Amino acid sequence: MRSSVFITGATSGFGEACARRFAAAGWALVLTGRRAERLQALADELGAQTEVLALVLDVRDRDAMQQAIEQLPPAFNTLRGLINNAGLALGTTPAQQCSLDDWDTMVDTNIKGLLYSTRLLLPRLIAHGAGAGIVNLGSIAGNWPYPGSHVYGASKAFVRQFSLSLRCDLQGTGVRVTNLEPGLCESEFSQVRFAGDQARYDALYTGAQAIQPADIAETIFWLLNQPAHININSLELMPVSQSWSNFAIERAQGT
Ligand code: NDP
Ligand code: 8X3
Repeated sequence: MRSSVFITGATSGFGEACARRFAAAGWALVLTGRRAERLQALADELGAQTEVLALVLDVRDRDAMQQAIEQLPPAFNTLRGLINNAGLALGTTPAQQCSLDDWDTMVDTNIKGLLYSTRLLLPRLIAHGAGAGIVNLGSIAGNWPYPGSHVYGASKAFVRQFSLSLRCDLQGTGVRVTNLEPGLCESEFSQVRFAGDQARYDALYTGAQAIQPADIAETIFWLLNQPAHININSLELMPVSQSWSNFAIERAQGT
């Protein structure tokens, strides 16, 4: 039987690249996202290579997630992989100027959406047993604060701690969990974060040689193909062009 993987947020960026990488290796795919046309186009394209099920889903919609997952066809009764990828950042303005709606959206997507897919799919991963694995998309923002990271960074810190905690409960099931923590990557992520401001997007990426979605897909493919007795707990990666900076110090005027 084919190995199968469930990917949230497969309509662009890392999720789409993962769909292509795993399809090329013959894995059966469940692809999800909100943008129906993109999702269907990808499913039609990859359907020539492998079994693909496209589910138009908003990860924040708990009832819809539950219904869709309960109705998965028998080919997905066991799952070898879950890639909890759907997520977003909104804005970089200081916390004191942010919209509570944006904060709600990040919490509902990055935290609650990830919890729904994890809890609802765990029985199918456990039914697969040894060799199964979850890859959660954390971020360097969950490890290192920077101005404007507030709720986005905090949501990814939640994902990191949840990933590590899950390992304790899954001990004995064979199911692995990895928190993947990328730094600067080039995708629609920053178009979403900057609300389509192309000048800000260009300023961030020009000359930076950012990590590309295909690089992340290759890393995730490697993670989910480790020998069954190995768990990579967390993996942080950055482009070579990115590193840490000094601490900010506010100085009193006139001293
Ligand atoms: P993209 O914006 O390219 O992709 C995000 C994906 O998430 C899209 O497929 C989008 O699909 C989906 N998505 C967003 N909200 C929802 C929702 N409510 N329900 C279902 N799907 C949703 O970004 P990336 O590929 O770069 O990001 C993927 C993940 O990686 C995110 O969790 C992000 O936080 C994380 N990450 C990104 C980094 C970067 O620099 N790019 C670095 C570190 C981590 P649709 O809009 O169709 O629903
Ligand atoms: C995205 C990476 O550095 O923009 O998670 O927060 S960063």
